[in-house]
Formats: sequence, structure tokens, C-alpha cells
Amino acid sequence: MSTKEKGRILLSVTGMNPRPWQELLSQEREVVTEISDPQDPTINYAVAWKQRPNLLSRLPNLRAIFSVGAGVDHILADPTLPDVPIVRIVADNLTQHMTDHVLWRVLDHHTQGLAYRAQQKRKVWRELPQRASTDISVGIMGFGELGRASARVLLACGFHVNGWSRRERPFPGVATFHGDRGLTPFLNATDILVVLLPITAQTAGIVNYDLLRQLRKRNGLGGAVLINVGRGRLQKDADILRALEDGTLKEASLDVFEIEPLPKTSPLWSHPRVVVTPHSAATSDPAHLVGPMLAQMAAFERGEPLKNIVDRQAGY
Ligand code: NDP
Ligand code: OXD
Repeated sequence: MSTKEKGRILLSVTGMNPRPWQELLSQEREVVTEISDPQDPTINYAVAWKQRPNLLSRLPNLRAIFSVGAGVDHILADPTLPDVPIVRIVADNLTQHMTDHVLWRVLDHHTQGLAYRAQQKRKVWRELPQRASTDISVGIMGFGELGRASARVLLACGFHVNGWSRRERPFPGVATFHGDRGLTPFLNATDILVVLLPITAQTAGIVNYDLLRQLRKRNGLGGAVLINVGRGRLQKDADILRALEDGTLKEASLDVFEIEPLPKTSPLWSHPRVVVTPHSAATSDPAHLVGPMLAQMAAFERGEPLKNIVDRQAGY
């Protein structure tokens, strides 16, 4: 089948460079980035990141929407979204990026990285207390694809790992908790909280002061630590600052923020106990993700079911 005979793709990404996606997708299929007719009958697939609202609602032959990220809040934000399957990214390459980032942040807090960097700036030669990873519990809030992969890596380094999810998710070597009733015991047993939740109606604002207060403070680290690599609207930036000021939190690593890019006026930028990264924990790399995306389209056209479909009711 020639490129022209295969289902045509509308590539609609904002806030990132569409060119590499376009180049790779068009090796197998026709790709357009604009449509003049909102009811263009030639479009079968959309590949999207923060697509323009209302863009997809009237395409009569749209068969599926492919998210270029693991999260799909940016797609679901459009209330006029048509009722076609939404496929999200689940891929070894993205997972590897995330587990690398989570491991980096956990180890840095665990090994007093922030304090040593502050000492170096002042030319201070002082040894700080050292703890073994086996004395520390990392709690992963959002125990899905990325959460479970992070758990594997952390377990291999000797950390205790707790996992919290919506439904029961038993996992070897991990103390798992679920639902509202599982949240307090999960937090009470956690020294370093890693947030890997999707943003939904249920999870928005969940990382607030009351939640942070429930983390274990009397621990080998000398306080509780927050690492948010999920979504910014899960957290209340002001509550994190308050928790850092009154000792509820010792340190934080934040990759995501209520407003992105993080406004230059935010005190989080210069807080001595906060590490800021620019929503870069696990960047979608088209070189690794376009191949599987095209393979899914081809399999779908052969009659096979799509994989990694979003549960629109649950919102992720
Ligand atoms: P998954 O859908 O595989 O996992 C989501 C997890 O969150 C599941 O364990 C799910 O529970 C749990 N969850 C959802 N809602 C609730 C709730 N109300 N209460 C308790 N648990 C809940 O997603 P991924 O692991 O692939 O990705 C997680 C998120 O990471 C993405 O949605 C995205 O926002 C973020 N992300 C951030 C990136 C970055 O660069 N910063 C890069 C990639 C992703 P259950 O298991 O019961 O379904
Ligand atoms: C994603 C992201 O959801 O990069 O994949 O945030």
C-alpha cells in the first residue's frame, strides 16, 4: 500500500517542535498540520499534544487520537472532543527517562546533595549524617506504568517502596495501598513522596499542606521530601512553600508546576531547598515513539485492537 492509500494523519502539537514528528510520521503516511475544512473527510488519525480546541470535533472519519505523551489531560481539556479511542504513550524509552529522573532525584535527596552543594558554595568542609537506602521508604503516589517501573529501580537500590493507586495493585516487594482509605497509612509510612499521578477531577490539588503533613518526618533523612513528576495542578505551590518554611517538608524536587513555564516571580526558583526542572523528567522522543505509533495504526487497520487506550470515564 502506498503512503497515499493509508489513513491520513492530522498532526496538531503546540508548545513543542512538530518538525521531527512530522518528518518521521510522513515516512509512512501523509501528514498535515493544518486543515482548511473542519470536516475534512481524509483525516483518519490525529497525533496531538495540546491540540487547538474544537479542531477534532467534526472530522467525520477520525478513527483514533494518539497522544504524544503519557498524560492525556492536554487532549481531554477540549470539551468538544469526538468519541474515538485515545491512545497514550507507554514505551520503554519514555519509561527509562522517567525512572532515570526519579532515581536521580531520590538519590540526590538521600545523599544530602542539596546540602553539600550549598556547603561547597560557602567552601564549608563538613561531613553530614549518612544513612543507608535500606533505612528510607519511598512512597510512589500513582502506581501505574511509570510508578511501577520506578519502584523496580528503587527496590534494586535497597529502598523500601510503598505504592498508592486507585485500585488494588499488588506488587512483589512493595507495600501497596489504594483508594481514599489507603492514603493516610501510605503517607504515614513514607519519607520521600514521588508523585506520578495523572491530573483528573479526583487528583487536582491533592498534594496540599494537609497531605504533606501526613508524611513521616522523623526519619533517616531528617525530614520529609516531595518529588513531583506527575502534573503541576496536582500540587498547591503555596502549600509546598509553607510546608518547607515550617519544617513539614525538608526538601522538594519539582518538575511540574501549577503554571508552566514557572513564572519568574515564583519563590520556588530560588528556594535553597527546592530543585526545579522544566517539565523535563521524561520527554517524548519521536525517534523512539513514532515507530510504535505507526505500527499501531497499521495493526488497527488490519483489525487488531488498539493498545494503551485511555479510560475517558476515569480521565487517564
Ligand atoms: P498510568 O495511567 O499508568 O498510572 C496512573 C496511576 O495513577 C495508576 O496507578 C492509577 O491507579 C493512579 N491513579 C489515578 N487516579 C487516582 C486516584 N484518584 N487515586 C489514586 N490513584 C490514582 O500513568 P503513567 O504511569 O504512564 O503516567 C503517570 C503520569 O505521569 C501521567 O499521567 C503524566 O501526568 C505524568 N508524566 C509526566 C512526565 C514528565 O515529564 N513530568 C512524563 C510522562 C508522564 P490505577 O492503577 O488503579 O489505575
Ligand atoms: C507526558 C509528559 O505526559 O511529557 O508524557 O508530561
